[in-house]
Amino acid sequence: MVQPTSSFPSDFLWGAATSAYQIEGSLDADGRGRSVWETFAEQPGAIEGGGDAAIACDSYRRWGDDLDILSQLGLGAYRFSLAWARIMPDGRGRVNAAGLDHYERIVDELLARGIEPVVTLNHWDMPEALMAHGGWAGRESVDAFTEYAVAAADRLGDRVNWWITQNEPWIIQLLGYQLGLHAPGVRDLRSAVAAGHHVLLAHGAAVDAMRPLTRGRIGAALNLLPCVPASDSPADAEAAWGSDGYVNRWFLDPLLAGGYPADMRQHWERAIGGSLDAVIRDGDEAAIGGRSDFLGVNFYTHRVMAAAEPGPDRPFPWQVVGSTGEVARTDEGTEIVPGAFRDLLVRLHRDYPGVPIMVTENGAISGDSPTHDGRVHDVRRIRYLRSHVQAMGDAIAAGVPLVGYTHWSLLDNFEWALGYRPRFGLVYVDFRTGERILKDSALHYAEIARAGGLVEWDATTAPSVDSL
Ligand code: PNW
Repeated sequence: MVQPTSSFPSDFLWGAATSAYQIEGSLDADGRGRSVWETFAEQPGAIEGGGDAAIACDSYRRWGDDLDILSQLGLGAYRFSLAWARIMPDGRGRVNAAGLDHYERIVDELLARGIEPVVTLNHWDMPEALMAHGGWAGRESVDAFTEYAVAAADRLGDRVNWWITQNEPWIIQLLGYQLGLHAPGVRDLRSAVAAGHHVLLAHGAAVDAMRPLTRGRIGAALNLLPCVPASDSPADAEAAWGSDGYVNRWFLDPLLAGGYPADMRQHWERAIGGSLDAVIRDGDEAAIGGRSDFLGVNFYTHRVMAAAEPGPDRPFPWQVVGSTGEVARTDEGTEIVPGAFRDLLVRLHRDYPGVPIMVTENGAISGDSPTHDGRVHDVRRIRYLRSHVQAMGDAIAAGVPLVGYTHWSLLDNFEWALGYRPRFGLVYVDFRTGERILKDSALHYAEIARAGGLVEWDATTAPSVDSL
């Protein structure tokens, strides 16, 4: 009998996560405005399989079913996002009360069931109207986001205890504005670094504006990727540190340590061939830092890095090479590195002491579909989940102030540019009928949540719905 996870505090939040665009559908309902993702998804080839989010999990209508599942699993937290364009259909100005009504119903129903809402404001579905000013690449985005954050906190601030302003600034910057693989499909380095900065600046401005409206804790969620050198050469060590600056420190340092890291700022200025002074203005760093009540960490894997010559498609002197040795991988080839997860949490506590951490995403694709018995035996997801719960227990034992875990994802959903093929859910969704089926991982996670830590598991015995 393994007992290392008795380290989880009794008030630890065990939950699951989703985001509005990935599950809701009903894109025209109740006065919702258009978001950048509809426009992006219409570009030929933008979405694998050519799908769109018009229906997705149909959660805008079936949200009660989703909450029933959370209750059935006995989870204590639900991380979901508000669709910005449902609340601010024109980007600025007019607030659509019907959009807020919808989320107010969800929040009230969660609270009635004893489930903590963890509310994300920007999970990438910016109103299309804001593209008139360049979207996140334009500084106007900061005021637009603040208006939206105020509208949300004005309605829900008295009830929501956990707020996440921004989800994954680096992915917005990289996939949305540098590589053009996500909405709004921009491919421009200068726009990318500006977008990332405005996302952070909007976090700071929103926190200040929301404070009088809520006693809830406000943070941002970063996707953090430990960067490991491919060899023990000094050049690869430097590449890994550089990459760490690009992915992790560029966001962690301004949020939690007072300003952008100088080494990475140099890399950026070299890459864009000029100064960032016009983008990162005097006073901006002071307006971002020192305001977050907690840090949201989205963790999936690490990056193995080697030194490389910059070139037309490589703005920085490093490249991702992947592990050469024996490493466990998900069905999609993602390296499974729970030890790196534990080390990352310990590092965050060391480098940014005193900041409570919530693991706001963590999960894996596992090629799961129902078998003849109507069940989904996603053993590999269970293994992934267990090893990462173990890592969190170890981090807590090492003193890391972890407050919760919301597994990505509650439901199979619209996985952005990858469409509906990758299934991240604890719950299987039949996208033709909307039917939901609890996977074995959901049942096992329910046991972990109930016990407050790892419980014994026999890979040869499927958990049973009757155990709930
Ligand atoms: C995160 N990448 O996205 C998001 O927050 C979720 O909406 C998403 O469904 C989840 O992770 C699973 O992918 C990412 O290409 C999307 O490195 C792409 C990347 C990373 C994170």
